[in-house]
Amino acid sequence: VFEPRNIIVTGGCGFIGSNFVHYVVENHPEVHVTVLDKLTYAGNRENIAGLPANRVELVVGDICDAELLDRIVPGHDAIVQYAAESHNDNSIADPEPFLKTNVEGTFRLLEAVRKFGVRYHHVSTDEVYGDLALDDPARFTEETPYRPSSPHSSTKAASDMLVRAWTRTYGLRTTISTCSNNYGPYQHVEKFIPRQITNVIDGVRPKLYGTGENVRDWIHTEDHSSAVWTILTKGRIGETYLIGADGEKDNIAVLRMILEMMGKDPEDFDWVRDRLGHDRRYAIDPTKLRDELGWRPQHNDFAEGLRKTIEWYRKNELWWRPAKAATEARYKEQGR
Ligand code: NAD
Ligand code: TDX
Repeated sequence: VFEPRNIIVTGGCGFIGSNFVHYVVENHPEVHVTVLDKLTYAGNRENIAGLPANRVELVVGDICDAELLDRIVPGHDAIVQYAAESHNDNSIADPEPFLKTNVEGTFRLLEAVRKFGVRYHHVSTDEVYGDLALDDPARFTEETPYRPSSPHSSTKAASDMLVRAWTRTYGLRTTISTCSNNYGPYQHVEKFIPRQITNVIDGVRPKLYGTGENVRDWIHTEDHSSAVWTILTKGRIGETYLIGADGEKDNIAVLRMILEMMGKDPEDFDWVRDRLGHDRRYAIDPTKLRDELGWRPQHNDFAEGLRKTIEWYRKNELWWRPAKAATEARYKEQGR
């Protein structure tokens, strides 16, 4: 078992990274966290506000900045890499920042890991495997070939390949996790679930892409955090672990649940232009993580988790309001 004391969490002011920071502070009192985050449109210091100053330090900076990494990496025993451009629709409109942060940024981190000999965990996504047909009973496993379809997922796949090559060539101590779609508090209003919840709050009809039959495999972000901690501390070096919680749902079903839970007619939404190259279905087989490392998800009732997430957006309008108008203006340009 690896027992880190000082870790760097890149992208720790984003949705999933900040949840991981909270998770570590609450569950592992011996660990100090340095958050390295560029605070892009998706990063928000509020996400880690109120955590004890002696446990969490924020460094505002770019993972592409090699000199900065040379300064801050020494003295840490692990890097957990969440920093990324994360939204598919943005990558279709303007791919360049995805190449920079996801590919070059990972390269810079790997070079720092090589130089200073620290443990590295790379947070990736099930999208690297491409998509499955709606009627295909198969799920993704660690053996599924990489077949990304969007600019976003191709840069995530490229970053995973760099991690594997650096691990084999230079003997780095790394692990990779590929997780399914996360939901929960602090998710940016550009993403499907928060966008629709906040539209309903604003009296705007939710927007469903294409036929709405696309399937996503939902996991609560706290379960993602416990899985990453498990892999960081107990995972076998050089391995990839899939993270999922048996949460497959099609988009239209999720949207109708949101509408009903918010007291609206479940048909009260707009059908909008489909996403280019829209992946049909993602589905994770988490057997390896469960059997080898004994990890189990705690949030097994999606309806309950969704209800609490709706409650959170209702109570935290001050948090999401500043991003809402600009996000919807971007969607409007895309006809969505
Ligand atoms: P997010 O967009 O909410 O947060 C990304 C964070 O990274 C932000 O705080 C941003 O400021 C920071 N960042 C961006 N570029 C940076 C740079 N160059 N240097 C330093 N910081 C930078 O994303 P998220 O949804 O929390 O996703 C986090 C990670 O988890 C990503 O790697 C993503 O691919 C992966 N992931 C996401 C999902 C999902 O459902 N959202 C599922 C599986 C895996
Ligand atoms: O308004 C919408 N209407 C709609 O029907 C939006 C924003 C999305 N959708 C659909 C597209 C997808 O089928 O909902 C589904 C989920 O969309 P997103 O929230 O954009 O997530 P997705 O594209 O599945 O990617 C997510 O999971 C994999 C994360 O954003 C990625 O970072 C992660 O890699």
